[in-house]
Formats: sequence, structure tokens, C-alpha cells
Amino acid sequence: MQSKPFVVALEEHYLDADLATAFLGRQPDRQSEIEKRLLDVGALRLREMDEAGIDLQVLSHGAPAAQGLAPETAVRLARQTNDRLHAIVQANPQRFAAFAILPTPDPQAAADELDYAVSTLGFKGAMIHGLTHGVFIDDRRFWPIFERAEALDVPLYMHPSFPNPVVIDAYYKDYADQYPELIGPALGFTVETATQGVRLVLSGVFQKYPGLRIVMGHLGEGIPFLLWRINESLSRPGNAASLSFRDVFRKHFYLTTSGNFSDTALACAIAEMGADRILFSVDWPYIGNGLGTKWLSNAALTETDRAAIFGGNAKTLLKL
Ligand code: GRE
Ligand code: ZN
Repeated sequence: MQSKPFVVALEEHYLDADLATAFLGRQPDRQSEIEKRLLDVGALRLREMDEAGIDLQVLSHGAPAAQGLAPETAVRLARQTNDRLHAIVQANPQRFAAFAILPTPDPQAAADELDYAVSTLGFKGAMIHGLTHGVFIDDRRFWPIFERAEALDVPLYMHPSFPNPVVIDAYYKDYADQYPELIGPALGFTVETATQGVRLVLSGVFQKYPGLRIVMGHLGEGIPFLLWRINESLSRPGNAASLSFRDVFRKHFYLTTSGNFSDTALACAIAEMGADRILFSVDWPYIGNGLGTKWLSNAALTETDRAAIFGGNAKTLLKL
């Protein structure tokens, strides 16, 4: 018998009631099974971690956090929210660590908030939730955030959020009544976040900040499966890229298993990235902890790779 590996999960969401009220325009709903869990940072969360064998959650706020707010509001609420998250971690430091939320509507303040969260609060990095007022994060305006992440030697987690409203209208709206998840985890989130990943590589941000490391969930939002085709087509004549898309992606990206407990997707991700770039995560409470730990415990892996994916790689990346 192998001893149970140390299990870290790093796309595990919670809701700050004040911040959520600001972006939802209503109080969170404690009757909803999802929002009840998002609001819980104590007994219910810990019980569901224990039942599934999860030792440590790296907590992150739910999308879109502060990214849709006016700049001054975002700056103020991001600081308050990160301070409250710090108190949550301090209450259970053996079980919780944290990714910061950033007030991306004010990029310079977002870089400073990242610095505060890492240097003063001991956070492990930050999570970016999709667009900021319709703009992707690879826009030059946001590069102070990447500069600071490199300087602090912490990763940035590229998390999905809702697609641009014009995309929802053109691509999803006519099926959304029957299939509301189409806009989200079924496809809309994936397309949005894969697009963000590709754009980051094309932006040249990794040439400017060669120590920058990006985490993406859901086993890479489809990119590992598409890597050969993206790489080949971007190197055809007429494309500016002097870089190999595949080389840059493999050098700078880490992928988590959040919400995608698929043996075939895992095999593809490991084949393209190497097992040292894959990190276990759940995406709780949108999906159950036990579904994730049971799946990875039974996946066709060497025990060395299984332990690395369950927690060893996270220990290294996040300096736990
Ligand atoms: C997720 O993180 O997977 C998620 C959200 C918001 C709605 C649905 C969902 O952040 O799956
Ligand atoms: Zn998530």
C-alpha cells in the first residue's frame, strides 16, 4: 500500500459577501446549494475536504471578483476582500492558502495589490477572471501586473469568466434558455479562456518577462489537444510569430485538473506538458471534491506522478 499523498487543490472558490453583493447587485443566496458552499469557509467546507482527502485548498474568489467594477471601487473592495481572505487563512493555516483578487480596472493598483497580497499577506499568487470591461489581460495596459508577478516569483491563474456580451449574443444566446451552462463551463468559459491563453503567448509578454508563469484550469481549456495545430498554423508564411507557440506554452504554463476529470484529457495534457506541469484541482463547489480525488486516485499513473500531481507540483510552484 502506498501512503496517501499530500493533496492540494488550487481552483477552490469562495464568495466574500461584500464583494459579491457589489458585482451581483444582490446579497448572496444562502438557500442555494452552490452559494451556501461558496460562503462557507469553515465547517461545511472542511468536512467536504476531509471526506475527499483534500489536505489544503488554495482559496480563490468566484468570478468575476473585482474585475467588472469601477476602478476606485475595485481598488477599495479588492484590498478589503484580500484582508478578509487573509483572516480566513489565518483561522486555518494548515488547511487554507490563498490567491489574491486584483483590481484590474486600475492596472497599476492591481500590480501594487499583488505585491501587498504576496509580500504582506503571504498569498501564493493571484487569480485573473476573464475580461476587464471587455479587454483581455494581455493588453499592454495590464503588463505592470505581469512585471510584478515575475518580480515576486508567483504564478497568475487564468480563470474563466463570462464571455463578452456580443459573443454571448452571437454564439450562445439562442440555446441558453434550454442549456444555460452553454455560456459557462460547457463551452463559453472554455472558448474565452483558451483565447486568453493563446493571446498571452502572441502578446510577447513571455519574452518581456521570461520568469512569468501562468496557471490554467480544466486541463488547459482544450489547448493541449490543439497544440500541434495551433503551433503549425501560426508558423505558416505570413504570420509574424518568430516564436514556437508550443515551446512558449510548454515553458510558461501549468495546468490544473479542475472540473475536467477525464482520463483522455489527462493523458493528452501529460503527453504535451509533462507530468510535472499538471496540478490536481477540483473547482469546488461547482463540482464535488470526491469525484476529483477518486478519479485521480484510480488514473493510470505511476505512484510518483500521482503524488506529484496530487500535491508535489503545487508545493514546488507555490512554495508551500
Ligand atoms: C467555475 O469556476 O467553474 C464557475 C464559475 C461560475 C459559474 C459556474 C462555474 O466561476 O462553473
Ligand atoms: Zn473555477
